[in-house]
Amino acid sequence: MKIGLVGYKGAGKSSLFQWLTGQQPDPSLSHSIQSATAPIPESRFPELIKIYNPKKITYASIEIVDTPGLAPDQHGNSSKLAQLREINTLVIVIPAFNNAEPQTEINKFNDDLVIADLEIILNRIEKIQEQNKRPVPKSEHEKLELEYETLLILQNALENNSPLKENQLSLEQLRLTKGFRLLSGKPQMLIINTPDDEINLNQYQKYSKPDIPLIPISARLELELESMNQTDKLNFLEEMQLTSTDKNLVLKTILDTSGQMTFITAGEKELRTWLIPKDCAALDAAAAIHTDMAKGFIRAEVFKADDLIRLKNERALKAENLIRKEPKDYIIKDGDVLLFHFS
Ligand SMILES: Nc1nc2c(ncn2[C@@H]2O[C@H](COP(=O)(O)OP(=O)(O)OP(=O)(O)O)[C@@H](O)[C@H]2O)c(=O)[nH]1
Ligand SMILES: [Mg+2]
Repeated sequence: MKIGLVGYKGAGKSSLFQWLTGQQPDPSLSHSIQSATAPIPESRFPELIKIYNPKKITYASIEIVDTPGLAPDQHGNSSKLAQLREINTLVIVIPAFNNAEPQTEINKFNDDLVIADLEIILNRIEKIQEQNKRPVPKSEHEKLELEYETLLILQNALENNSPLKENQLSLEQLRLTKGFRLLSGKPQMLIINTPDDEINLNQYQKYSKPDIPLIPISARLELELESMNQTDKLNFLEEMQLTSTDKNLVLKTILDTSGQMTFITAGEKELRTWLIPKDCAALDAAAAIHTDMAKGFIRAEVFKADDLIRLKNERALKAENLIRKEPKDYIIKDGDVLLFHFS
């Protein structure tokens, strides 16, 4: 599951990549995508560490990708856009420094995604029209007809800038659509890269939309703050009346946008989080640890980390009946601690 920092040249993608992953992208590879991982924060760990005193602590991590910046005039963009197709979630970096106007940049970038998608759709439509001029076997013909119909629906949605409703399509058509890896159909969030002397970060919330989370950050300021000790950092922020953006909140929002979440396993040996798709069942969570756990799944024992933190030990949880036995199809919730029984 790749999460890509995308946007125009100089928007601040590589600065954000460095802030989020702690890795500096290699400037000699700036024409291709570069990836690094970032551990997902778990706010309950400090308290859980006190309770279990574990030998080992492991955080699940996400793969973050720095991508080559697009040119505003679209010159030379096609190979860069092609590289974006393998990314699952778009974190769109929008500059608000050097007099850039965020709303204009947001609209323009989304238009560029739609134009790139339309090009693919129209190319494919043309190919099918060519193919249909020659005699084709009946089974082949039916397949092409279905694809053609799907392409026309997609073309219409893209040209009218109307988001595609999944119920417009049959399962087979949805499968075909996934195959096109349309950029405009990927989950999105926005990062507004603000001037580094911006006092009022809240003003940028006006660019958010219901399904598209938005976080304002000054990438350059955050990188500078990283090189300071805690006292200097706080003094500097107070003196300049600036606020720093919480990196944990950014990583959590990215995780959520990508449609994933974590669950916890806990013991004296290891305290650990695991990455799973949102709303997945206990059986899939077991498989995230080991396929054998899923194959021989008997049941899951589940409790809420927050209950344990409140009651201080597992014995007290048991006494209050807060450790539940759950079957394969139990849906994992945020903050669940799981123990799997398997044969
Ligand atoms: N004023 C200001 N400049 C910034 C900020 N963030 C980044 N920059 C500057 O913008 C320039 C580009 O930043 P990068 O992080 O390399 O941008 P990029 O999106 O990776 O650029 P490309 O890789 O060329 O697409 C650098 O000179 C940064 O110092 C910011 O918050 N404020
Ligand atoms: Mg860059």
